[in-house]
Amino acid sequence: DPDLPRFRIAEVRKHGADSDNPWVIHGDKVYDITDWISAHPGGQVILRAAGGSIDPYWNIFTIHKNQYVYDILSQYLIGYVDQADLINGKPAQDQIEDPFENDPERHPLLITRTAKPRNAETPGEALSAQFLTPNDLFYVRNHMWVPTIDDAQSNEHRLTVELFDGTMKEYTLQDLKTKFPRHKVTAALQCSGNRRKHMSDDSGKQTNGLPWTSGAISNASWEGVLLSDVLADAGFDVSEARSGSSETQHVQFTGLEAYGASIPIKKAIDPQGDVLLAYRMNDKPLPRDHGFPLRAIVPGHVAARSVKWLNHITLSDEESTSQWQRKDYKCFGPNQTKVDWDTAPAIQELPVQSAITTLKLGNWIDPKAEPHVLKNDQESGARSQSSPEQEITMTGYAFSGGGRSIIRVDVSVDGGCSWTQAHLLPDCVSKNGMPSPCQGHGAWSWKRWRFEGSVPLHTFKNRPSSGPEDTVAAAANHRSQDNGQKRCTTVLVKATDDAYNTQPESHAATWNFRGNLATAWHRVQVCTDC
Ligand code: MTE
Ligand code: MO
Repeated sequence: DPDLPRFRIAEVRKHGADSDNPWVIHGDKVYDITDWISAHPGGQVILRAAGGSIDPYWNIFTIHKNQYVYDILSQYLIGYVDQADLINGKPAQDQIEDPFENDPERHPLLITRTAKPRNAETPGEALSAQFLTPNDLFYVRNHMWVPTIDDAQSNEHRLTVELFDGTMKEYTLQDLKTKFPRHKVTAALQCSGNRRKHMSDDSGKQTNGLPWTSGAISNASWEGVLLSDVLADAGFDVSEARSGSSETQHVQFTGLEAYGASIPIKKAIDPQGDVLLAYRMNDKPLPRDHGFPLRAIVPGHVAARSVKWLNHITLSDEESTSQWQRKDYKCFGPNQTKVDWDTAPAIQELPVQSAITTLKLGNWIDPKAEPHVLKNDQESGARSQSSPEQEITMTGYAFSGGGRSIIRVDVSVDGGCSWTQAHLLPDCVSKNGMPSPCQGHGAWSWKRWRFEGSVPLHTFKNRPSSGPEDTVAAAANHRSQDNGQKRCTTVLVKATDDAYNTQPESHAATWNFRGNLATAWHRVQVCTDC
């Protein structure tokens, strides 16, 4: 409609989140979204875009790139951006807000897979160096921007709890900290996409999602209040639910940036389930990337359910309707690529997993021997040695979901022909009168393992010098002096949990188009000079 008015962007900016009439720009059009806010399925989060362009947000929430959404928006059209503010028909780039501009600084050693939103894995050395991953090296998986909550105001952060009958109760963080007993739980979080890159590389079939290697997992201690205590305080009948006769079947969590997921009520009220609303991580306030000031921690379940920046809980007979509950985090058969999402359950408890995180070939007894450290699968070591064997040291982690403990880690240095057991580190044992760092009712933490052994030289087979790219080919430093005469073998690890679940041999067998739950034996090729 050419008769509609033209607005300068400066005018649109006055209609921000706090104004009575919030506006947004989409393309070169201006919309007054006042009446849409209450009906918007994602709720108030749409206000994040108020006073500016909604397009960078819709590039994140791609669900909006759909005619149905454009039709809704068209009802609220009030005018156009003034020509003076347009370049090639669009608002100039510097006029458009970067949704990620307030994201926190990050540790340079994190291995970034995407910067906006931030997705980064923990480096191999840090995965096995400490039982509790330091906060700034804990892997980061953000779907959107990091919400900004002022430190000084964080105790005013509000959590609302909505019961099945619609009753609402509101808590400030201060209420949670002062009115409920504190609990501490040590638990690993693992993304359902951990090792996705191994799945696509080993099966030769693409998957969609971030190409994580072994670093989308970390372990920390979490402190906060029990979800079940808060639900009971809000009026939820926990004992009725424990007897199995509650209408409430799911606990839905929503974060400030509109991420959402849910867990079954059974887990939420399990007296041994240890589900927390956590505000501390490794004895420090939660870092911004990990959910400051409040997040859910659902031990033993896929990390996608541990919703960060938590501000709303809904008790329901249904799962969360978010795409992260109803779609993305599900697995299908290797042949299924066009799927009816509703036919598979959302991933909750995790299967058994393990990985090699550092590897050193050579004389590990010699303190001057330079370790050759595996960098999240990017490379592995080569070292000349005249003895008939190569000494090898490997470290790594093993983990299983549902609180099942790891009972054994098997290692092979000859491609899986023969096996031997790795040493499991006694991380959860009290030492020198200090209490065990592991708290909680289940084996929620990972187990670190270490293997020191040797590989008979005959195990190493000639590797064709013009073979396909493999893990060794990336070891650029070593290749510069390399005459192509390398001999290689494959080392691998697999773990078993206390239900005797173990990992599948091949990724091909569990390949799924989303690349979720890649848990096949972790194989790394190592080579030695002739
Ligand atoms: N919660 C919110 N609000 N937003 C998110 O993007 N990502 C989920 C989960 N909780 C996410 C979230 C996913 S998929 C994972 S793997 C974990 O957070 C990652 O937690 P971390 O970044 O603390 O490691
Ligand atoms: Mo994840």
